[in-house]
Amino acid sequence: MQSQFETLLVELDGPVAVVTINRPKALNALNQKVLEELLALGNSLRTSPAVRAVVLTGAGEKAFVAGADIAAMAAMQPAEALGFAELGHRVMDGLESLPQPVIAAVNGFALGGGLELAMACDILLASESARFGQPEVSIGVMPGFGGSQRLPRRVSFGAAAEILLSGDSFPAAEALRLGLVNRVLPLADLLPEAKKLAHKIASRAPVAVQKTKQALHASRQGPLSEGNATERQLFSDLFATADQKEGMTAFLQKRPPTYTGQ
Ligand code: DAK
Repeated sequence: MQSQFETLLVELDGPVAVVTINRPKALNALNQKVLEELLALGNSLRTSPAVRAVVLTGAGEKAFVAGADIAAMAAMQPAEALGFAELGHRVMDGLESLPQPVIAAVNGFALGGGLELAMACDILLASESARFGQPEVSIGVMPGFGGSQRLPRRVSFGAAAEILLSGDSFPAAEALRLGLVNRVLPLADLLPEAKKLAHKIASRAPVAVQKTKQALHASRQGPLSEGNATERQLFSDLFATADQKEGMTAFLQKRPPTYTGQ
């Protein structure tokens, strides 16, 4: 797996990759370089079966990601803005469609592109100091990396409308109440807890985990009948894996399973 980047730190902890966006002086804002490196990292993770779960966080104690880089966007004309938005969408779609589950450890501000990035992850955990929002309308734009589409799929339509249209930010406790994050933790516990969850996921049958993620995301794409058809197919595919035989045999023999990812 590629692990040398200018704006990202990538640490391997056994089967778990911990990725840190590392521009703390700009509160980890997403410029062209960060987006290009996230895209490259996603492509690398996609072909790294030894990595079974990913944790994504921001450097420093203040921000996860404080948004797309306003300095980089300020002078853009429409064609350039479209290119920037397309790059952002490729990053978010790429992250969301990774075979491995991704946990966002939101350690501070997750605003604009930062919240969009967190919502492209499967599971969000937050520190007590985290703050969320889509403030784009307050600086003359709107979400450009999928926020107008992913937020109403994460929280109620009305809550999404208020967040997107008011531009107001809100604290971790409110994100928990809205169901946007699964847990709120003291900052010192956030990364250990995210890693613990990632290791638990990594200990499960890898192909079963991947196909479950695929089915989970299919639930947001089309009608129930299509999602159920996808589930049936993925479920039956698993019966061609050695890990299905191992998992069920181990259960019947009352011993822990040993998975190979085959
Ligand atoms: N971009 C660039 N730099 C940023 C930044 C950002 N989003 N957020 C913070 N910084 C920089 C600050 O400019 C400052 O830099 P220096 O002055 O030290 O050089 C440094 O980080 C520290 O920030 P502050 O001094 O402001 O720190 P405070 O604690 O006082 O305030 C804050 C923290 C997070 C409340 C504040 O920095 C803030 O309001 N930041 C902006 C948050 C925001 O509005 N984020 C959303 C950005 S808009 C699209 C594509 C994408 C998007 C839209 C359209 N198309 C192409 C169509 C997405 C848009 C967004 O994400």
